[in-house]
Amino acid sequence: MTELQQVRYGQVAAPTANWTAEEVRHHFPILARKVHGKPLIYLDNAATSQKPRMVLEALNQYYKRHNANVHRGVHTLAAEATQAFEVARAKVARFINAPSPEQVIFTRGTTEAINLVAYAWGLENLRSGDEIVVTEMEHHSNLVPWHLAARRTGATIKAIPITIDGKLDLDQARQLIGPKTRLVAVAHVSNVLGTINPIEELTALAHARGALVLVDGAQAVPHMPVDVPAMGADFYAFSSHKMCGPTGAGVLYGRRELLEAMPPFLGGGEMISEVYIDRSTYNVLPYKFEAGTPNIAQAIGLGAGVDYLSALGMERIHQVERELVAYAYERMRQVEGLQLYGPGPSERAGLVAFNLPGVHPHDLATFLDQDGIAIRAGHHCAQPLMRALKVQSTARASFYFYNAADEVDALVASLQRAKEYFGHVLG
Ligand code: 7TS
Repeated sequence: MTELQQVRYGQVAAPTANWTAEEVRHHFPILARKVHGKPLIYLDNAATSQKPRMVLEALNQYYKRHNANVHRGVHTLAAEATQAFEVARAKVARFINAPSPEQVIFTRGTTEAINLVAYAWGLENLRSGDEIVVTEMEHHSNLVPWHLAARRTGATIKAIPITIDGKLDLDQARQLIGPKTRLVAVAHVSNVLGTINPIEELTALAHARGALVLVDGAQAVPHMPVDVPAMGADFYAFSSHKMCGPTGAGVLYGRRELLEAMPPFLGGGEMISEVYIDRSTYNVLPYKFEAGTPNIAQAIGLGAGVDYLSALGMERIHQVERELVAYAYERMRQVEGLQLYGPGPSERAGLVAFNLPGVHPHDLATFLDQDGIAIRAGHHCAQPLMRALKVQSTARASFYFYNAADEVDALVASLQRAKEYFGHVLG
């Protein structure tokens, strides 16, 4: 057994099966800090989550004890670093039920994972006249790569619209996904509306027409159990930093035959088999898509994040968040004049986008910050969705399993004070 196998990269005190936010929030050192003299209330988890001690310790231990480049050296440190990196990949594969770790490609994040598919699959397979079907609620990360691929190939882009209650219009989807469709690119969970999209229905629809489906899972994998093959996704992308892991790591899952057939995205060290002056052959999966020194520490940190989330249990995490968002939605609905976007609480993930008419969301976010409450304001990298909602921007409170009902109460109290401060007239 190598030293690395003996190292336990920090541990979670085994939580009770029905743990609460109060029981787990002390795993996150940052949640103990104050902002403007007030306890931090962190409600910007859709932008990035906080990191538990276990993940911080994994990064620390890796750099203190095992730091070396991977897949190259024969020395002990190189073997330990390689092993830790590949163990992390296997953990991620198990977490999303990928049939093999070879189908888990480490990227810098969701954005890079989608770009990988747009370039490596898109440029190779799209032709003039082909159609890419996206949705009106996509993050720019799942739009702009398709704009780039469409411009180069002559493919065109169509969008499934949203209904009045912020869900995908499936009647329209049935019309739009047709014989010319080569790819459907869809978010599993919207980062603004919180809508959980019916991926199984969409993959069935797309596959019946011979199209592939890429799912942007950035807002799903951190919050609910995700079984990628069961939902029929051909490609699935997500980011480490939204699921307790560090920034700089992310994942592209792909069906093996698709990945095997795709040319590399980036060229350089590690992704090759043989290199001559004028040509090269490529490495096997997943290395074909991992050119250069990867983000080793970050991938290991993601592995620790996966361990942490698995110890808590994704079913329980989902349940805790559903209860919290139902409470938040109900309390926010009672703030007179507050406009909420997206479906009702039983159909949404743990976030709520809102506007206080007459108050710019940035002013609202600045006001809340004075109370120690961190929310996001802006277009949330979803400008087409803002147009569909007929707004410039919104405020957004996004929760994670360590947020508790008293933090929702503080948010609502602060919103009430903001209404008074900005001279908002009740009724
Ligand atoms: N897709 C969705 C649905 C997202 O919410 C985000 C980030 C991304 C892709 C991009 O992820 P990255 O890790 O590659 O940057 N969303 C947000 C957000 O809602 N607020 O800040 C970042």
